[in-house]
Amino acid sequence: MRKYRRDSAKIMRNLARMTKPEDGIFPGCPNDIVIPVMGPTGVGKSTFINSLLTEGQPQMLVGHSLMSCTSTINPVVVNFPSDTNHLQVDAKGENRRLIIVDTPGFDDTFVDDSEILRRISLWLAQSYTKNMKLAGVIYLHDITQTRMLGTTRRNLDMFRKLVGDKALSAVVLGTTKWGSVDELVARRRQSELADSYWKEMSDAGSRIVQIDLKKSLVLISQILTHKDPKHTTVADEFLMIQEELTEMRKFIPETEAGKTLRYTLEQVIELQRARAEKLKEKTDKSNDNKIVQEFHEGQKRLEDLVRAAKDMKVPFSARIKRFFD
Ligand SMILES: Nc1nc2c(ncn2[C@@H]2O[C@H](COP(=O)(O)OP(=O)(O)OP(=O)(O)O)[C@@H](O)[C@H]2O)c(=O)[nH]1
Ligand SMILES: [Mg+2]
Repeated sequence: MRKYRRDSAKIMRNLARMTKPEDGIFPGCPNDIVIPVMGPTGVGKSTFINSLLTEGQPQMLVGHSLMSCTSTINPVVVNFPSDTNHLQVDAKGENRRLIIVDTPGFDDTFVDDSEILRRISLWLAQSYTKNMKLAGVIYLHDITQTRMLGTTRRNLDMFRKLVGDKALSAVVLGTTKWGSVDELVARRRQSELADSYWKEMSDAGSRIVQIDLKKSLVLISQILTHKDPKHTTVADEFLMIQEELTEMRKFIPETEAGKTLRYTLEQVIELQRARAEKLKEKTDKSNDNKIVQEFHEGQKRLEDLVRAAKDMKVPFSARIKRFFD
């Protein structure tokens, strides 16, 4: 179960700091059930989601070149699998929607990793503050891949850090494109993954499945009900990144996933500024010498960084310039 959200005004302020105007209005409603689909570019995330849609529903864009296709977060409302129809109505008799979320892979061809992380983690954090329920997460891997490429490994690392340790039983590790490779080879590759890169997650309860696009609704049904064998309640999980950005009010570079990325000087300054703001809130309320000293040290670090950036003539965004005026 998720913790009760304390101090939501502060949480909202923290998220607002990381939001950009082009993100648009967040589409979620409380009560929505969410299942994000993640994984490297080209593994078949959009194709999998399309297999859940009924005729006439707008399809996700599927890529047929090496260029990545999905660069934004695309939530889509899908019909509940027939054996979970009863879950459409919650305990209070209110209707709820099932939302599958298409996400861009890291190492996207057009957008850098820190921007991808910002989009994914902010979306997840906002869904958490909206009280949407996370039933589980799907991570896809292309079984035609002959070896673990650097980008695939980086995506897996990032995914692992987004999820954290508590929600591993809600993770489905799915292998795609079985039809494009000899079945014995695919089986061998999947068991190699299970014994190496995926071992720790699988030992902690993550499920490894072969994705069959004709049976994708069955998988969704299993995810919805994995916590309840009687199929009467929907699983309600939270990922580490959601906790970090909300309850812990971290800035993205401070999160476990964020720590793995390189940030620009501008982003570091922004981080330092966020820290200074937090400390200022504390110093306003306390006479504790240690906190006051920490605040002054933080301010000094910030000034040093700005001076360094100016000396290097690093271009600043208008927003950051305004802050230092
Ligand atoms: N043979 C086969 N091809 C697939 C399967 N799933 C996806 N593909 C193909 O793989 C390519 C990439 O599929 P997408 O669904 O766009 O992959 P994606 O993960 O959404 O990619 P990005 O949006 O770039 O991150 C397309 O050419 C698909 O037709 C599958 O199960 N079998
Ligand atoms: Mg896609």
